[in-house]
Amino acid sequence: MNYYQPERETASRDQITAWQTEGLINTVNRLYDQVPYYRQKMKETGVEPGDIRTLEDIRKLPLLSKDDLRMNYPYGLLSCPLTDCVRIQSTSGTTGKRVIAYYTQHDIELWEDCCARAIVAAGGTADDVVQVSYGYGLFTGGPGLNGGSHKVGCLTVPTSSGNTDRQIQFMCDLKTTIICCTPSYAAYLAESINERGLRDKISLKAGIFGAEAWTEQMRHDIEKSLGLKAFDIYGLTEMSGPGVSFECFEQKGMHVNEDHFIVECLDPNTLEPVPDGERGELVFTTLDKEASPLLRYRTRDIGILSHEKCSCGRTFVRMSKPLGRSDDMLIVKGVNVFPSQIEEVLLDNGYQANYQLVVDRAGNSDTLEVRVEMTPDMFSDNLDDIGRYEKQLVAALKSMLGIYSKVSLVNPKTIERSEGKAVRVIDKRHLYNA
Ligand code: DLL
Repeated sequence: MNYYQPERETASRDQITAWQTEGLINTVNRLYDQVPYYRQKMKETGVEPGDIRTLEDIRKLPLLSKDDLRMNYPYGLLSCPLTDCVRIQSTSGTTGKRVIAYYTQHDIELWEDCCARAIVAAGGTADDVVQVSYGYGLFTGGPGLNGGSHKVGCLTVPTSSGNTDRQIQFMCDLKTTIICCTPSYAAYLAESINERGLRDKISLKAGIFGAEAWTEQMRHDIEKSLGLKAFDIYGLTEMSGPGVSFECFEQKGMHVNEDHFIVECLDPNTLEPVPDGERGELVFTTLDKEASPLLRYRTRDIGILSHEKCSCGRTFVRMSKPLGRSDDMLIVKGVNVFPSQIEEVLLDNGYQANYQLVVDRAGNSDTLEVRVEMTPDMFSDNLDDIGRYEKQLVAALKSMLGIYSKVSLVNPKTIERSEGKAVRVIDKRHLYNA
């Protein structure tokens, strides 16, 4: 069996509970001592560090959300001296509302270990050539898998995302065996390789795909067109990045690295735990992070947990692919997009909040169309003027979101009004229907 850290990945439940209890207590104390905001939050909830003695006590602690992080931007939740930090990463495409994760060297080691586990679980060894085609920079995908690949001793090819011709050339010339990228980019690469008639020139055996939702049908198509086995990997910047959980050869859910994270599955409305096999919101607690530890962080990702024994021998609980979100965040071209950000741009530019977002997929790439009603005075303008207004809005949206969106100005009062919640988003990709 291939494990990166067998003694941890196959530990007994008692051992995992012991690690988690110790990590939970340490993290509560660290946050209570170092972060006034968190101390205040605990006081408001009526809980003291001494009340947390067992794993079950975690339910006494307050939950944290993205809003807590944003409110404390940039340093508010930092839990160690800034001088101990060696890196930041940040969430994608949320100008003005970025979430920053800080890392000490120790935090980076743990994160890279998690990514190394994912690579080894996908069959990676020191003999492999790993092409990392996730973006490098503030996004965690590139740096995380890059570090994991180094730890395994693979030859690491840090192509980052984009420049498809160069990707394919390296893949053929260096005989890349493992590719790491988003599933939509993998599908695009597959299409491009097959169009160029280069299918025989590639040597891929595995792909490690994550950062966005993808269906079993996509998995099947990518596997067939690239001749590899496609593995899912999950993570979020707030928890460090990719590698919070990863798939093994069984491909029946992703093993959560439970020696570094506690996962809870809660009913998003009542916030009560749901049993294994039922859908709930995934909530994570970090156990050994120094710079940006988090307790009971609400991911808004809906998933299902399973403690059933896995035949791969790993003892870590498995989570399903994310099956949806309990908020309205969209992931478009790998970028996190909140409808509220788009609304802000529209209002800033003199429009009213009568808009609709249409997300679709053209070939293997996401598209975003923003339909918004013209104001009554624009309505009387000529077509050239309308074109100009659309261009202005495209630019303003690009600067807020970091991605291109098509803008369609429609006649006043043509976007359907709703009596209940407005239907703002039409997502035609059906990514969660796996
Ligand atoms: O997407 C980290 C990552 C990089 C994961 C590379 C895997 C591979 P964020 O940009 O902070 O971090 O976005 C986190 O992306 O809450 C999920 O909604 C979504 N997501 C991440 N992995 C998956 C996946 C990175 N395998 C948000 N399937 C999360 C579905 C995923 N959604």
